[in-house]
Amino acid sequence: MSARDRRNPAALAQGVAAGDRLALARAMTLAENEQPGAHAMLSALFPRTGQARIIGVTGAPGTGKSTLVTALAKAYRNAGLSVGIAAVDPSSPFTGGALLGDRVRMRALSGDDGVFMRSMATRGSLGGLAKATNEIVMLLDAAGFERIIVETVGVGQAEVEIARTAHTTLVVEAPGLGDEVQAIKAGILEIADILVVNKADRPGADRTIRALELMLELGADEPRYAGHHGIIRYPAGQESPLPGHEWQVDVLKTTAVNGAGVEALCGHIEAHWAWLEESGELAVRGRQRIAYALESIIRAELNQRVAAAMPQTDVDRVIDAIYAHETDPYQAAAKLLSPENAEG
Ligand SMILES: Nc1nc2c(ncn2[C@@H]2O[C@H](COP(=O)(O)OP(=O)(O)O)[C@@H](O)[C@H]2O)c(=O)[nH]1
Ligand SMILES: [Mg+2]
Repeated sequence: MSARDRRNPAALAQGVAAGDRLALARAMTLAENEQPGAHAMLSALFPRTGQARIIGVTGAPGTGKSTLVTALAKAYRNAGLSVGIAAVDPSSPFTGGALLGDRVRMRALSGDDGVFMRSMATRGSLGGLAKATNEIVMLLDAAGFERIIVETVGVGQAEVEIARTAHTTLVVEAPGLGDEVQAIKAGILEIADILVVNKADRPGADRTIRALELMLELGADEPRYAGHHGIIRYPAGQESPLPGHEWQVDVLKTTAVNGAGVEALCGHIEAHWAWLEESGELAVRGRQRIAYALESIIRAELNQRVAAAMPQTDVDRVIDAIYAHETDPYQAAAKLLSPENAEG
């Protein structure tokens, strides 16, 4: 593929389908930056998607997620499976430190055509991040990667939502980070299909495991997946697995730095996939993922339309008027959004 073709969305889609790594990287940039042609390219590739199994990995910073993702990827490679990795990194634009760290670690996998790794900075709106992540996953899927791992730092609702759009969600904990269990604070425990206590080589690992197991026992009767609160509703009766087919969340321990426990974790992820298929949950989550993706596309489009319909000078003028109590925010918002305003 020529350099010129890599700037042409239709040629890029073909390159991605043909397994051209440079085309894939370029396609990701096109999607991330919402450049013209990005949506047409993704549309062209959509028929190729839906093959990959998606694994979300989330948890507090420093629990060892990136190290674990690297170890998981190696285990998948040993099993002959290709792996795509999308790392959502909310590192501050001032340091970029974590991003660099991830790149260094992931270098262990470089030079292997069966692995493709993409780091994304979180910038702009959180909704935009969800859309971009979904598109990176779509591109990896269309390029034929069999397992796709999405690492997000479990610090905010958006990151949690992104991890939750995976088929299987791992929540990673580690001993010795000050608190017994960091995920409680962030409220991410309830999205876990599998809980992982990493850094099992560290003192206090068993205490962290016991704390998590206790919490699972206490929370056993509470409904999980309380539903989606976005603008798109799921069909009734599609929000929980078939009765008698509930998944049992277990706590597994790993030492990502030397790979201990990682094979067992892979086995558990495969078992979760088998459960997804037999319980009917695979279709439920598939629809949830589509609903989430559709919503992120619609929101991004609406944001653009609103921005286009509302020149900043108009907004500034309206803010002045509200500040001077010449009008109120409700009337002003209605006026800004009115079709006459969009035309004029
Ligand atoms: N002792 C020990 N350190 C680990 C383990 N896994 C990761 N680390 C270290 O923990 C630090 C944070 O790891 P990283 O993967 O960047 O965590 P992340 O922020 O959750 O992605 C690094 O210094 C890793 O080398 C482990 O199993 N044992
Ligand atoms: Mg990381």
